[in-house]
Amino acid sequence: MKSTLAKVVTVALAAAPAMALGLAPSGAGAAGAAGHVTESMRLITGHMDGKSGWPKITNSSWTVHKGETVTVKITSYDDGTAPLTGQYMKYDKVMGATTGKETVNGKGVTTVSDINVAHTFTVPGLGFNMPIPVAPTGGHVTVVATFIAKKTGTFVWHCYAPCGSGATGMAGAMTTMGWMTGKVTVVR
Ligand SMILES: [Cu+2]
Repeated sequence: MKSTLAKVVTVALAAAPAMALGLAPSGAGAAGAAGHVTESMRLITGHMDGKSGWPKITNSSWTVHKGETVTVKITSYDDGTAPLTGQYMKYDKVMGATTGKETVNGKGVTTVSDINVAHTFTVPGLGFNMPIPVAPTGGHVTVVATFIAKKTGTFVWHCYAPCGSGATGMAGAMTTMGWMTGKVTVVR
């Protein structure tokens, strides 16, 4: 019995590097375990994408399967802050993550101070939220959190930091699909 248990643990550990490399397929895992997928996104500035004032997320929409464990990894190059205001201030907290935390450059946190928020990745319909802190100028910050896709549907995500254009910072990229908003689709 002892050797059987050891083997199970080894298999579980061996699966982790494959997930990190994005090799884990969507859907039914070959090992019979519930799937684990990683969705990697890059958050670039208007300066980088050639549209001033229009920060953009790549891989803005993606599809996962119900029951899957989904790790969201956002690498942000945006060194400008967009402090949260009013009703959106609650999105300085990590919500819906399996550990209750996100990691910022590998360090676990439950919140990012409003003044240091550059963006948020918020999926209201799934109760999931990741505050994205400001990146160092010329560098980047990597933010990672994991949730379990518990229900099917198409869920729009938004950034709720006023990082766009217009008087309130809520126009332009903020209301344009593929920039500061996209879709998370959960299928059977
Ligand atoms: Cu934003």
